[in-house]
Amino acid sequence: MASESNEPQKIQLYNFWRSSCSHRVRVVLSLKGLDYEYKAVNLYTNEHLDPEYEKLNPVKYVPTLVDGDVVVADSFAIVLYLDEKYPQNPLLPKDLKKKALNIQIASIVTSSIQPRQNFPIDIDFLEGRLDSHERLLWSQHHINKGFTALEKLLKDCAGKYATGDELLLGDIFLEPQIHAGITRFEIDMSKFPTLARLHDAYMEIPAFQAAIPEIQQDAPKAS
Ligand SMILES: N[C@@H](CCC(=O)N[C@@H](CS)C(=O)NCC(=O)O)C(=O)O
Repeated sequence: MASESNEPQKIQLYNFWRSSCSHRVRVVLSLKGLDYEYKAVNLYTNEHLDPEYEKLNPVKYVPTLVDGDVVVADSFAIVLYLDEKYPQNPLLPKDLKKKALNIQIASIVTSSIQPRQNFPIDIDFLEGRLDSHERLLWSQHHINKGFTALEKLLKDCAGKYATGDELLLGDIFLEPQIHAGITRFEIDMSKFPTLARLHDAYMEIPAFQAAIPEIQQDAPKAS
């Protein structure tokens, strides 16, 4: 899967339209105005298990970012790498309290929500043990638990965005998870008014609009 070309290369993002981990990296690339080559890795046909892809991403997940000779194979690490290398529209505030809060939001999404509704859990492992309704309830349980925590955390400190009026790290992680909650897991967002309002605010921003899963080049075409 690695490119054969000797030309100086633009950033490459190995990703999958529907993956929320990929979605958050697409948002950052767009927010920072970085042009990139979209390298589709189809999770439904197990392209992420290809030995060539494994050379880039030893844990065989998407996304993976290739920037020159730098290969980063985890969305949180990619976001921090991009933020430091391309400092326009910085994602981490100087204020220590606000910075910690943004990292906490990102960590709740990446540790307490996304892995529990992730592809291998509901497709590979639970397939055949739980029916599709039970699998949906499993995912909803973990998303609702995480969203309840995030709603409490943000209801008194959110401004236009999660932690004030600037778009920051927490926003980057929130939006793909809310999007997945609404479009894939039938989450009732009326229970989470702050998160629902933030989702509407993100949808006004071109970088978030451009990163929406359903409009990516590898997404199924609407019939
Ligand atoms: N910690 C990793 C998690 C990546 C991850 O879970 N990716 C999912 C899609 S969102 C995946 O590749 N699933 C395929 C599999 O686990 O086989 C990251 O943030 O990049």
